[in-house]
Amino acid sequence: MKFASTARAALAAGLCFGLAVPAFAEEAKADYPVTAAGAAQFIADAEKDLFPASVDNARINWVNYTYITDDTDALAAQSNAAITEKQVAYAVAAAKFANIPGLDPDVARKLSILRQGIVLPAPTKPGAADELSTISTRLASTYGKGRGTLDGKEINGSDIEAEMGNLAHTPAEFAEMWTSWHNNVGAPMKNDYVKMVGIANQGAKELGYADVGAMWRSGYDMSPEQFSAETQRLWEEVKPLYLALHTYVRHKLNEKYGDAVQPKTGPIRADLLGNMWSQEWGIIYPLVAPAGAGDLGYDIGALLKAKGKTPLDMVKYGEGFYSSLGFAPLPETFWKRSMFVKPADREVICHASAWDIDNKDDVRIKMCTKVNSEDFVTIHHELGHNYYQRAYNQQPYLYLNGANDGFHEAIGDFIALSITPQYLVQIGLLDKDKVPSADKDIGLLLRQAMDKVAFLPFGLLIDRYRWGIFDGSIQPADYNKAWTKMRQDYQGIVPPSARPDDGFDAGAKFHVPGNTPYTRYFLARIFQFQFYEAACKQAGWKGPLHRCSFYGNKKVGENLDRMLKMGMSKPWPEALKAFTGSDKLSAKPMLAYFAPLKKWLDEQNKGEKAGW
Ligand code: X8Z
Ligand code: ZN
Repeated sequence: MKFASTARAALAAGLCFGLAVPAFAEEAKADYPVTAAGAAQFIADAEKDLFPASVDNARINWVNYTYITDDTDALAAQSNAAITEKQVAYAVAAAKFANIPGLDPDVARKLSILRQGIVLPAPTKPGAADELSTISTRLASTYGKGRGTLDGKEINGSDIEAEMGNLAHTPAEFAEMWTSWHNNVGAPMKNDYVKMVGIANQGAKELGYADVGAMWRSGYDMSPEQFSAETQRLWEEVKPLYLALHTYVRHKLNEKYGDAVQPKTGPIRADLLGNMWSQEWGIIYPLVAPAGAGDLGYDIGALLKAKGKTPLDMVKYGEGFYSSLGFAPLPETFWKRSMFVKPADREVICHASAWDIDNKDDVRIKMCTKVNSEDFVTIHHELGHNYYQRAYNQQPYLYLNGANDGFHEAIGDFIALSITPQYLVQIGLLDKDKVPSADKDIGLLLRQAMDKVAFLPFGLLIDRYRWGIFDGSIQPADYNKAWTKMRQDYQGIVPPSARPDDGFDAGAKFHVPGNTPYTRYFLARIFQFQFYEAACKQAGWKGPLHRCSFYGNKKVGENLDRMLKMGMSKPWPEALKAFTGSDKLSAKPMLAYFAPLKKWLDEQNKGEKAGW
């Protein structure tokens, strides 16, 4: 669901648009001469048709995501089916123009965007788009309404997420929350998911792709094979850092919980890492903090709470950062129409997202914000989407998107890397004399690594798992076994309870029922350090990289704006080059950022057997 995480609805996400228009996609069916001029006219008409369709669709989905009822599910399903049919009709037609000589380069680029940009393509068979969107809407809403238990009492999704990071709980309570959430939320989705895969795969085949996974891998200005190889190359580069962190954290958890709960060797128990999916571990930093260098003297959540700050204040801080770079303030409508906290009286999808309703200025975020450090960072992440959307709003419809989806996910995170202790002083959250001294650098880096480095294998495995489902190498009977195995192989974690073979634990992670491709987040973890290193250089920063904040630097803001404005109009390496000077994806800046920590971890881990 596009609008969700990245840019505009229609293409990026796979959902989208408007109440079934009887003449729908007439333009796609119209006869255009198969010439360069015919292709140009076809694209112009498609953009004119899809633009308003995407606006209606985004509005309908916004209402559904912020007020889940059977009625809004039905309206969203209807709207999503209509726009999917439209998109598929255009994608089929686009294929006809693919190899015409003399195509204008923008027309050629837009044809390929039309062809590959559907997240869940429906087959053209009558009724297929309806069935697919009914299932996918139901999956997302099922997630939104999900409940687990704590001490036998029902608890909603956003609260259970927070409780997984509450270190006052016992291992038995963590296990109860983890197990109930996976059992209650994931398992009931399995039949729908299997059906959905079958339908969407037929749609992908009609469009000339081997399966949906191949379509997802084709959106990166390179072949799907090259893309898989590129992610593997990056993973190999960062894996030693992950292994070092895993070994160290396992040791600390063993010290805290003892052999019976967390053995000294082998995988880590998934529910002990402070996060329902073990994807980011920063919340358990107090358990792993190094003696002496570990007490940072502050926690952003505690600072916010001590000053009585609200979720709205947190968003204002986020806006303040972007304003300091020279970006215009968020529009009045953002403040009026966003959802900042969980409404008490209705079901919503709490998983944070950023929306661009009108492809112009009606940007919004939707979060069930808690006053803690995690959500402080997430606000900067979501606002990154909104500022990106607004920056490229002058582009033609088919370029209203990030250079690739990893860029969209990286912008806000890159900004948030600038939330240094010194920055917290500048905005009045931290007292000047509380800035951790240089001997706390390892602690600061470890705190960051617990989020940034811990995430890497998770960021990769979600889609590798789904690629396997879409290409048939993972069959429905093996959904759960394959998931548990990949979680162990990549992350080195094990569930706290025996998993049923007929369960569907992957469904307990939002992006699976939400059908949001996930490799974007893996890429973003890497990109954001490239952006950050470049920005710090532009700002003339001299000290250790992780202490750099480019808050208030208008030059960085201008350079960033130049890249954001490009939207999807150019292959992503050009956008990367516009800001960093390099057109290659590289893990080097991330490795450089964490180099002192890696050295320190290797010393701590001496004598330990790394891996599982
Ligand atoms: O889904 C998100 C954002 C919305 S695009 C909150 N993220 C991934 C996740 O939560 O799983 C950000 C980090 C990874
Ligand atoms: Zn995002």
